[in-house]
Amino acid sequence: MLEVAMYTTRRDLRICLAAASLALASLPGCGDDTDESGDRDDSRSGATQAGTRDAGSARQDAAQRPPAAGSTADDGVVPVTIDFEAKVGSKEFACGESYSNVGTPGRQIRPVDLRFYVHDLRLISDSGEQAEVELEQDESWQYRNVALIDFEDGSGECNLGDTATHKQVAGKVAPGRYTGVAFKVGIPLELNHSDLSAQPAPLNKSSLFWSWNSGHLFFVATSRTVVPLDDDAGTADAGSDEHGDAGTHDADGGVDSINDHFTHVGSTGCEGNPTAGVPVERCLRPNRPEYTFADFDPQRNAIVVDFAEVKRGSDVAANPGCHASAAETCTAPFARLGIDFADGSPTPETQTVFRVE
Ligand SMILES: [Cu+2]
Repeated sequence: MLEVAMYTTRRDLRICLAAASLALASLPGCGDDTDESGDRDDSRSGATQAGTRDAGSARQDAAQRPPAAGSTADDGVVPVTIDFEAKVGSKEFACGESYSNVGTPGRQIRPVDLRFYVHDLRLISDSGEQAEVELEQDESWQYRNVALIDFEDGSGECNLGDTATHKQVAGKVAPGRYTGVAFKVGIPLELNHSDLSAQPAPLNKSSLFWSWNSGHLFFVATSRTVVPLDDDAGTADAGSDEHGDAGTHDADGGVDSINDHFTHVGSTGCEGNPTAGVPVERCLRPNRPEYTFADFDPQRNAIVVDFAEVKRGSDVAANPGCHASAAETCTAPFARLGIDFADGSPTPETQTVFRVE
């Protein structure tokens, strides 16, 4: 079943149709944001309520944060914040920057998008018990046990989201001595499949939604690569020449093309028809990876997501990337993310995208 109605621009339609030529399963989309919620100036209010920090320099003022353990609040829980950082290998990720040697073979890229949902955040105590982080309900980035992590700030080539970012999850946890962290990427089944317009922030972004049936895009990482004319001729690429981007002329008068390479992860093979009142109760491939890091101090560490690791094993110049549907383009990034592409189960032992620093 093609879900072409979800596409909001001709360009995205071309990209995803190019991907569909490889696809065996239903065709996920990749829309533009049409919502306004992410641009709100108070979007960081949730992250600042607990104290003193600026989300942009969260590392520096860790000492000023409320302790994750020890001082019990009236309601028996203590505030905690968990920082996320994005990198491209060892370099800080930033829209507008250019990075070399990304993908396989290594290419020069600029970021276009990097956003993902996390849920079921837990801190792990020194005795091995897991304590759920109860997320602050900020009506913008965090809803129930789900948070959107957003490194896309609208600058440079980043143009699929909005200017606001969200790099710090705020919540509360039972007092304890915590030495580890665990979380899942994605949106739980019960929150994943309903009318987008009826969903609360941050579940209401059209650029992170396929359809009622397929639900949300859980993880999005997109790069842009200029493909020189000389390289262009030899690639078996139906996609990059059809993107409609303005080409740039190279020295010998040819036209370079631009290839946007997507890594789109969400549940596939979902059974049901929510628009007809038949809820989705399972998906053949849930595609919700899980991560556990035994050595994590929320006051000193951040969870790092490495854009270069997402693209490792993929030629970011050769095709439009992975839309969670084709083994040719998805097996490598899914493995890097810790997902078995064949059955959608978590394979934390293969993941290299997330680490603690
Ligand atoms: Cu897609």
